[in-house]
Amino acid sequence: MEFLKQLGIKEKNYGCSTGQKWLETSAEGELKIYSPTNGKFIASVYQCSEADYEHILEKGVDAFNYWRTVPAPKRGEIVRQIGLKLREFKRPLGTLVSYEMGKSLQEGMGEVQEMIDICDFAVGLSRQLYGHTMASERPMHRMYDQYHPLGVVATISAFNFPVAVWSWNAMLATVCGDSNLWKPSSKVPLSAIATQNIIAQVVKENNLPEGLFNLIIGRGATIGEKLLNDKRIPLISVTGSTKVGRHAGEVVQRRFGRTILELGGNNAIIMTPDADLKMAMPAVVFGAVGTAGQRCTSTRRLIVHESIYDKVKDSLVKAYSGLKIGDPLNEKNHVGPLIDKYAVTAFQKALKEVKEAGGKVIYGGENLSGESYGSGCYVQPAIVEAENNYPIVQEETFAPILYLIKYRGTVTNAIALQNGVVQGLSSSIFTNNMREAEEFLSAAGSDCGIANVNIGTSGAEIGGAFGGEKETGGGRESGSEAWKLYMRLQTNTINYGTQLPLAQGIKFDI
Ligand code: UN1
Repeated sequence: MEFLKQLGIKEKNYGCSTGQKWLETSAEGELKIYSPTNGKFIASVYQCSEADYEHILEKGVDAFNYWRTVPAPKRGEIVRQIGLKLREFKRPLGTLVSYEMGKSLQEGMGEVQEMIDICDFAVGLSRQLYGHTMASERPMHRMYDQYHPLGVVATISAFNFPVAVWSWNAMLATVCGDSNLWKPSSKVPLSAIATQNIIAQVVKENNLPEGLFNLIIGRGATIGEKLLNDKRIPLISVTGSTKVGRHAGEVVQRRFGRTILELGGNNAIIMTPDADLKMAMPAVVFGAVGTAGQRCTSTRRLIVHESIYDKVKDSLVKAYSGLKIGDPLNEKNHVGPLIDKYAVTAFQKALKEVKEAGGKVIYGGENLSGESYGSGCYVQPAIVEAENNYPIVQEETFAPILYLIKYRGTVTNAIALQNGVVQGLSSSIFTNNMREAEEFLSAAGSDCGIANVNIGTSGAEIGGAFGGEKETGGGRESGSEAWKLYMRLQTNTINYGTQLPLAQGIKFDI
């Protein structure tokens, strides 16, 4: 396959790199990677050893000690060059993301576009790492604060966004003066290796030291645990399930390290009687079936007013019956496969549980097999009439299941349903009624990190901070002021006078 060659992916690959060198360990076993699109073998990866981890960390610390002394705009220049390289490799990398993860080619390319966008954002930011100047209460004193680089920043990324989420963290961390350690999901390591090869070109062309961009592909139980417990890593950004994030948060907090947690979502769209249905329908369908329902921001619940419920239900079923499911590299298809057979089992288990609770599957829900699907993990996206309080509706099932929930009365009731789950990532309302929209966005409205009006729950832009509340973990990545999390804040007070007045007017004469 041409794109694999372009990206430097061989039949057997090493899984551990300092950005300059691959560590040639082969004793820890191979990960064999098969495409979820057709079940075919793509390539394999040797996992790294604990000794490799030690080596990488030492390089990471050394690189940080150098990198923090480089002026931030110069650091931005490196990120600018990374953005240019990613533009060059957008097509092959987007294709690999699609082939290895199973999302549509459009979405694979979109993911690389997000990487390019965050590079541009970070370049601008490299000249804007602003602190404040404060008025001191003491005469002839100056007080200000400044942001300093933090250290080695680790990013643990999930299978559903094999490359973009890493870049949201790493490109900010890089302009902030940190060195990077990336542990990608072992389900999609090839996209990470390809990205590492792209970055390595910039490292080489600029004669950068080893250890600025480290990649480590290894077992969670050994390498992952070492990383969480490692005092040399002041910040770990984790994307994954609430279960994974809770463990990571506890372990890292015990050593007073910091985490950015981007965990499960249970995102809802509210449709009020004033919704523009022509706009709302594509947003719902894209949100629910895009990436085969495997985005953190996927639409899982649709909360519809009883007066338009039947109409919405009918047009949803109609829209779903027009969906083309199949090879995501074929741009005619809307929905690709699930990541693996375990995801198919989880999809079926959720459908069984919702039926037992009293839910009604009104469309889809079958596993798809047959010649055109090969041994890929394809399913028919499902629409299920359900109640918000069913235990399974309260959970995040990483699959294309859309729960259709009826609300009565005012939008206040719909907002209560929308907030009535343990997760708090993304939310949206479709309405042309200004009062409803403003109530949804108010302090008493949506309790999520992302709240949209007349836009679906997925497809956030990098310029905004990304993350959510409650069991979504509270972390923020990407745009707005998220960069501050990758630096340490220091308050400085300077006395340029000849007296030593104490704050709060305290007298201490000796
Ligand atoms: C994720 O699913 O982890 O809003 C991230 C979106 C994307 C990011 C999703 N920009 O759908």
